[in-house]
Amino acid sequence: MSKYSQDVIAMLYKNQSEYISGQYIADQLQISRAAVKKIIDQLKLDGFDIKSINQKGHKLNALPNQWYSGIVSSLLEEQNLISTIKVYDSVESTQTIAKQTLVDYEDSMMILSEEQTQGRGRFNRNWASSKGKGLWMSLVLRPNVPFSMIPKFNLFIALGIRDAIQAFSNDKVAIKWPNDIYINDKKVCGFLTEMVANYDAIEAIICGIGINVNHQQQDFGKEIEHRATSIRLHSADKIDRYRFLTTLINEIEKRYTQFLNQPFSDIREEYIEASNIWHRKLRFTENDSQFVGEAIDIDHDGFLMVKDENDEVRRLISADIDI
Ligand code: BTX
Repeated sequence: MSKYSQDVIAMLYKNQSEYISGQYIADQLQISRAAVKKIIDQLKLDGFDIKSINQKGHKLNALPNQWYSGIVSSLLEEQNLISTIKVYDSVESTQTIAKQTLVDYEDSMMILSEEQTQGRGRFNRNWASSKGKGLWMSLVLRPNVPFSMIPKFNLFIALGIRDAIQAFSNDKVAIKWPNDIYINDKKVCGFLTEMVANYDAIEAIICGIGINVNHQQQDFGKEIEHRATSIRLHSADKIDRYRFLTTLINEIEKRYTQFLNQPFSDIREEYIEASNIWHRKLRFTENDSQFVGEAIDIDHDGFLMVKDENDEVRRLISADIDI
């Protein structure tokens, strides 16, 4: 799709409550009215529900269910977290694209894709990323911090993602330390943080975030249908993914600024309150060893304190928890 088409979509999306004239669009983009008409005719053929009235102009009734870079860029104009935005129809994994692309840009970046054919979770597990339903993205950020700060980054970002999902869910959204977000004991989001580093300094953090947005229960495959949920399943209506993305980036930006300037202890209480792992028997996998225990606290450095079945207290920086 041409840059002008993306710009026209963005203008129609921003002015959704009113008609905007072909002349106005032409003036803004410095192209002819005939060119605007051609673009709008093509958009209609592509499935956009655009109403055009003589003397009044054009109005967008509904978007096809798809990410458009023009809209994403214009919605994110106000934020300072990301400078380069790349939108794809289909990729193997946005993490892979982010790693391949980050050398070409010195600044921060967002890779967003409609679907992933080989989305992956931690330890190379599969991440189901069906077309048009979710939000599959990788953020490349460049904080000037040592790599020992990565676990702290995860803790702050988890709260940002939780807050964004909570803004669209009627049910309580909780963090499952350290990498998942849950609603009613089902996973709605998984995220992972990788990095490119040299010596002691981080060159880039690559944070991959997968959120089930508009899935119905039957959209999940057999192996995850009992463990996965979506925001849609906890809200009255279909979620406008653009509104959700805007909220998500704003919340992440807020938490990223906190991460750069504040210690974990400042958000510790909030994090504990947002977590769903307390007062229950859990199975932990740390490296290759497994044990059963109860999470009792998160300390001021963000380590999880777990009392195992021998009443010994273990201090974990990362682990897999079965709920
Ligand atoms: P994780 O290893 O904690 O979670 C993976 C596990 O979660 C799988 O083994 C499966 O049981 C379950 N699962 C797989 N897909 C889904 C899903 N859609 N909803 C709920 N549960 C699921 C968590 O890893 C980190 C996931 C990051 C995904 C993002 S998407 C954008 C970026 N690109 C990419 O390839 N990965 C990241």
